[in-house]
Amino acid sequence: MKLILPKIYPITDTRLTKLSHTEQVEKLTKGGAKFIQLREKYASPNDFYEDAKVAIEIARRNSVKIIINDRVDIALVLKADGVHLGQDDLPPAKARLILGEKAIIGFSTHSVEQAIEAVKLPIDYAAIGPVFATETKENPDEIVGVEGVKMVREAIGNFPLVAIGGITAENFREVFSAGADSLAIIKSVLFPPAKIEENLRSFVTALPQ
Ligand code: TZP
Ligand code: MG
Repeated sequence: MKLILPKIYPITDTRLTKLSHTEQVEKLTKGGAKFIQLREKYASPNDFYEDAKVAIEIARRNSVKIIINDRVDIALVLKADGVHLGQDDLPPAKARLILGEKAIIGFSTHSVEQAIEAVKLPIDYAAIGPVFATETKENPDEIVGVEGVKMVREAIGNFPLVAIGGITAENFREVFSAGADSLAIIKSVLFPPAKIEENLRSFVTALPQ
């Protein structure tokens, strides 16, 4: 069944916010998020597991879906709603074997060619990016621009598409116009951390759901 993505898809970042995933999920939930990715690039698997466990409990109480970045094992053991995988992670088909039919599997792409290959895989959404320059990801791929989002949309028909990278309150409208279904955002939602709810609410209220 085709996944209906909420228009805004916040991703957690503990370095940027100095907040745990749990604290970020609490704030994002209050701000109106319905679909959140937990992305942890530095903590030990054990620390991430413990934090994600509580974050998922809170999310579940609020009917918020949680997608785990990279870690199929942690998604499985915590019964998360799904995983988000990159080009160098476990192949989506293997994640599907492990997590089963109901799991949401997202897959990052960085070009039209990769997006065309992605939609042949057992995934629920493809992500394309970085759309704009980003400070949040280490060693980001080349910027695809709004034009890249448009080209991917034309190439993949109505397959669910998330755009990511450098998306802000100033530029998000043009990313939707280019054909994205959903915008995955880190910095302009999470920073400054004291304004997470406010930042998110301003996106959510600006968007027709
Ligand atoms: N993948 C491509 S760009 C990016 C990731 C994880 C970082 C997005 O963060 P921001 O702060 O919204 O640019
Ligand atoms: Mg990854």
